[in-house]
Amino acid sequence: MIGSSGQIGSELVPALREKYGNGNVIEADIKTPENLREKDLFISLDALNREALDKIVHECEVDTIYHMASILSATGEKMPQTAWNLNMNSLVNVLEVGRKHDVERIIWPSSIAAFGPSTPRENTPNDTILRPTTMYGVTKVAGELLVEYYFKKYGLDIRSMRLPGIVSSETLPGGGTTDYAVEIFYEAIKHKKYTCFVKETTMLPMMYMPDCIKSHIDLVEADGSRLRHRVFNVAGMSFTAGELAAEIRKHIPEFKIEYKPDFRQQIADSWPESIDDSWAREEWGWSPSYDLAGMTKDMIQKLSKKLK
Ligand code: AKB
Repeated sequence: MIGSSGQIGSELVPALREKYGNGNVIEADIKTPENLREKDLFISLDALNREALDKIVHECEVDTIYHMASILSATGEKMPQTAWNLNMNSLVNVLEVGRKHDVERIIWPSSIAAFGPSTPRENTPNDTILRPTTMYGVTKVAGELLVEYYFKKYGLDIRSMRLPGIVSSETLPGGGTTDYAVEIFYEAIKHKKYTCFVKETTMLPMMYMPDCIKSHIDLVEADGSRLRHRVFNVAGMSFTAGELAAEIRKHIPEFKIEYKPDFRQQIADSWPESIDDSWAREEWGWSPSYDLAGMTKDMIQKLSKKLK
């Protein structure tokens, strides 16, 4: 897995190890993971170094690549050229190495950031207007087109899901617009207050990490003969920042929130409020398990233990 030390990788790696065996999963990241155990396979890798990636895939006889390395939306607006370079060239490296070594399968997540202000915002269909206004979104649309191109031209079995904001308790996200939905839990538990960088009424699609892990495993294992598409919307839940705060207050009654929107508000406003994931449901049986109440309860339980 490339980008294994990030928010999703740090929880997807243990889930894959549990399923496929410890020795069958290689972590690769520019950053060494925090809780690395002696028996874990870790290789230091800059996702832009195609030669190094080629060597790993060849020597370790890799059959499946999860490509998780990416600069997210908010950081991408601070350094758009760097975001383009990392997000696009790392993907091209994975596609080229995958093609050269006949890798069986590649998973590369896209994002709701592929949509833009002219996309229908409610129950956004899979096949719709893709005119994002962030560099991160531009790289996701270009990446989706490459995924389809490499499948059609070379038969490379690459699959992608448009992830919403991911809420998790293990590793903090970094540089995304949806980060407030994670930070709010840490601050509510530690300080009983949070200053939110989007408005109270801002509604975005979100997903709890266990469902995110499930989406990766379900999609990689899906029967290829049932897949009519390569890129899928996947929904978990949708809520406003105010609704999230109210749900947290059910567990921490003294929790206070204030809203000070910054440049990320404009990004959030350019994304859908909710998405239609019927293609994923039909073609590979996608079905999320967590709603806002279930996620909030679990997050507070887990983080209260962790932050004690
Ligand atoms: C971000 O906010 O940039 C990401 C995403 C929605 O892809 N979490």
